[in-house]
Amino acid sequence: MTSPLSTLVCPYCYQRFQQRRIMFRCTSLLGPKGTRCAPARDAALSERFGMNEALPPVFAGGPPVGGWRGSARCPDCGGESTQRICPHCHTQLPVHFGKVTSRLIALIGAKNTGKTVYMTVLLHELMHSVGRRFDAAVVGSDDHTRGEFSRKYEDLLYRRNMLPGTTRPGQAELRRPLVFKVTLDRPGLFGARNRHTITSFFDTAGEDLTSKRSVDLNVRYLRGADGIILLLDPLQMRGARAAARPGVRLPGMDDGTDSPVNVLTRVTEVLYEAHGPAAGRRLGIPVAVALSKIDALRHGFAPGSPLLREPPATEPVFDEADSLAVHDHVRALLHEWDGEQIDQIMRKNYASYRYFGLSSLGDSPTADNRVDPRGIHPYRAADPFLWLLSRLDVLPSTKG
Ligand SMILES: Nc1nc2c(ncn2[C@@H]2O[C@H](COP(=O)(O)OP(=O)(O)OP(=O)(O)O)[C@@H](O)[C@H]2O)c(=O)[nH]1
Ligand SMILES: [Mg+2]
Ligand SMILES: [Zn+2]
Ligand SMILES: [Zn+2]
Repeated sequence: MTSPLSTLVCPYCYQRFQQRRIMFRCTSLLGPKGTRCAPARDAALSERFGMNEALPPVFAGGPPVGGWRGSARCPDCGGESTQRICPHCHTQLPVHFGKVTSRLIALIGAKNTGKTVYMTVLLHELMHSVGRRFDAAVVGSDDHTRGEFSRKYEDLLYRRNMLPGTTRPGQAELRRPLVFKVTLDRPGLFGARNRHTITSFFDTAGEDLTSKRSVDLNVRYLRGADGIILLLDPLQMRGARAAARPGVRLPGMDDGTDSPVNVLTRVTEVLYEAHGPAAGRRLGIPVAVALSKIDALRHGFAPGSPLLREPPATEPVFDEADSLAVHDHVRALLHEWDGEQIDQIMRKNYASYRYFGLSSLGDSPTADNRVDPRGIHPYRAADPFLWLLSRLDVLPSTKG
C-alpha cells in the first residue's frame, strides 16, 4: 500500500506530501556531539495553528529505508529522534502514520446545523457503545486531541450539560482537526491491512460556508478529505419548521445562516475545483448527507418509518438494507421539506452518496438551550460514519 513514493495527506493540515518528505523534531536531549538543541517558537505551527510554545528544532529525515523511516539523526546535536512531523504544518504525526490507512473526514454544514454537537457525540459513541459493538478501540491519537476532546468538547456537553457556542468562523487556519485511531479487533474480517485506521475530523464553522470566498478557507480540508459528512438542519428548511414538535426552539435565520441548498451548491463547486473530474463525470468522493435534529420531527412520521426504529445492532457489520430504507425515507422528507433541489444536486454531481437521519442529543434542548434532563441518548448518530468506513473499505457491510 505504501511505497516510498506514495503520497500521504497530513491528518492535521490536510496537505499532501511524499513519505520521504516526512521531517523529524529533535528531542533537545544532550546529543552525542555534547550539545543540546535549544527549543524555539516553531514558525509553521504558530502560523497554522497559533501554537507558540518553544519546541526543539526540526530537520529533514533523509530517504526512507524500505519505504519507511521511523527515526533520524539530528544534524546539529547528532541525537536520534523518533518524532516524525508533517513537513507543512510541523505537527507530530500519529504513530505508524504512513504504514496504516488513514481516512480524513470533513464535517460540513451551515451555521447552527449541529456540527460541533454531532462530532462530540459521535466520537463519544465510538469510544463507548458503538466501539463495543464493532470490537473497535477508538483513542485520540495525540495529546492535543485527547486533551482538547475531553476538556473542551466532552466536558461541556456530557458533564456540564451545556451546548457549545458558535464555532468561531474565519479561524479555520487556527483550528486543528481532532485525530483518532480506530483499531478493529477482527483482523480476519477486515484484513490485517485495515486493522488500524487513522480518522481525522475537521469541524467547520458554519459561517465559513456563507460565501464563495470564505468557503475557500475550507478548500484544503475538502480537497484532502476521503469522505464527507454533510449535516443539513431540517429546522432550517421551510417545510419542516411548521412540522417541528411544539415548544422546540427553531434556529434563527439571520445573515450568518444560509439555506442548505446554497451551502451544498458551494461545497459542490469547491469539490469540482479540488478534484476536477472530466466534464460530465460525477464526483467520486463519498458523501453522507444527514438530517440532524430528527428528534424534533419524529412525532410526525408514519408508523413503520425506519426513522422510528432502532438500527439493527447485533452484527458487527454495516447494515445496508436498513440504511437504504432510511435513505429512501430521508429522500422523501427532503422533497417534502425543501423541494427537490438537494436531491437533484446530489444525483447530478455525486457518484456515491447516502441520506441519513439522526439526532445527536436524542431530545431537543431545554428552553435555555441546555441538554434535556433525561440526558444524551443519541439516535443513529454513528450511521453516516459507519457507512463511510464501509465505503472506504474499513468496515464490511451486508449486501443491500
Ligand atoms: N433538537 C436538537 N437540537 C440540536 C441537536 N444538536 C444540536 N442542536 C441545536 O443546535 C444548536 C447548534 O449546535 P452546534 O453543534 O453548535 O452547531 P454548529 O453546526 O456547530 O454551529 P456553528 O459552529 O455556528 O456553525 C445547539 O445549540 C442546539 O440548540 C439535536 O440533536 N437535536
Ligand atoms: Mg460549531
Ligand atoms: Zn538536535
Ligand atoms: Zn500537516
